[in-house]
Amino acid sequence: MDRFKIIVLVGVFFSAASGYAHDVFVSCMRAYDEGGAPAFFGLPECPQWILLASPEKKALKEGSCQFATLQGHKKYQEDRVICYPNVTIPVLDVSVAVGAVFDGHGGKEASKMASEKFLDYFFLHVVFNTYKKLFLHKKDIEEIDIRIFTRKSYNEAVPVIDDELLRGILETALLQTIQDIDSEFSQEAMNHGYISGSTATVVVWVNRQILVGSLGDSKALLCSRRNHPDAEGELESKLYAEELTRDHHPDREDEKARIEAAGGVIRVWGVPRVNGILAVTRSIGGIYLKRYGVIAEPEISWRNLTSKDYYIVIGTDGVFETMAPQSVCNILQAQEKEAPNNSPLRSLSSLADCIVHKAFDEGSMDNLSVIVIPIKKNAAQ
Ligand SMILES: *[C@@H]1O[C@H](CO)[C@@H](O)[C@H](O)[C@H]1NC(C)=O
Ligand SMILES: *[C@@H]1O[C@H](CO)[C@@H](O)[C@H](O)[C@H]1NC(C)=O
Ligand SMILES: CC(=O)N[C@H]1CO[C@H](CO)[C@@H](O)[C@@H]1O
Repeated sequence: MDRFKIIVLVGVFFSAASGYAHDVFVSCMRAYDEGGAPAFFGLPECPQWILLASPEKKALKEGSCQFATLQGHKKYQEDRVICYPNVTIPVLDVSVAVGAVFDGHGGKEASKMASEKFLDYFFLHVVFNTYKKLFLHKKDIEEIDIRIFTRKSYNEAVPVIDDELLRGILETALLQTIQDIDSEFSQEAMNHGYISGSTATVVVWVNRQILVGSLGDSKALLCSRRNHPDAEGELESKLYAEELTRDHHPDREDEKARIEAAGGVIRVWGVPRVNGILAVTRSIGGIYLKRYGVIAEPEISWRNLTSKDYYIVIGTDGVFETMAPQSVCNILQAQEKEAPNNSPLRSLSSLADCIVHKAFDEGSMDNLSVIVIPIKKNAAQ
């Protein structure tokens, strides 16, 4: 596994104006320590400071990462998706792909906020976690010697981030990001009387691994090629689905136990629901059910990619209402067979479109969103 050198992007800035920069640095660092990403982005000078190292957010449609949404029979589309096929994490010089769906319930405010803030917050946490892991053994921010961020000291002590450290940094950042979005949204919800909440299913693809974090009932899955004997016993190569997430539904024993321990009750109203209302047991926002054990903590997992893995798919429950994960891989398989490599039918937007239209045709009543990230096309990663 590669080792990553820290690129001290802020060094140039600090060496140019170090007195002022140090003050800004300290106040932004303090804001971050005390209030996380919302506090950091709340101070006008801080986003500017990080801007120097900010990722180049490439347009959604440019890369090989596509999504489709369909409003279904709902009046309002409450799903939100983000999909960045190739962004470089500031400070660490690591290219990642990030895809996420946020499926709103009870209004669009929570999913909207989550989708708008996710990437900025995530990258900010990655940057600060990296700094802290590598440099900041000091107890007080005031003690930090700003020179650790200059190229000079960079040359003296070349910090490296190995694979394990990188995994820890990304994982912590993902947890912090969801936590920050949840507390910021919950505050707004209290101020404005919002009742809405959102699922979050996030996939971060880095090198040959993927980090999956999920809360609620959106799903991430992999379609991987495997050989299986067909009816005649001939080996047939096919895309098989592997679910990377587990739904947080009230009929899951561990989830149910937490809800009941908090004084919530599970009532069936079409499907099992927390207090007869919410069909998921984890949610960003949804403040009226938090005291009944609804939490905003994602389950996290890692998966190493192999040459057999072809597609990452992330979709909202509307997609899976009518289609099993395997059917989704079957659609991708059929498209591969039907369309030659250079055909417009093969374009990724058509793959994602195919999935949502199929789900809709099969009778899904929900709003639908899906992201398809082909692994092969990005094989260089
Ligand atoms: C992925 O592979 C690395 C070795 O390259 C190993 O340390 C790690 O445990 C593997 N992760 C998973 C989730 O299997
Ligand atoms: C991602 O972007 C970087 C820098 O722009 C480039 O060097 C790299 O090849 C890209 N990776 C993929 C998989 O497209
Ligand atoms: C994204 C989303 O699911 N939004 C609406 C669509 O359907 C669900 C489930 O039926 C509603 O609860 C949401 O408000």
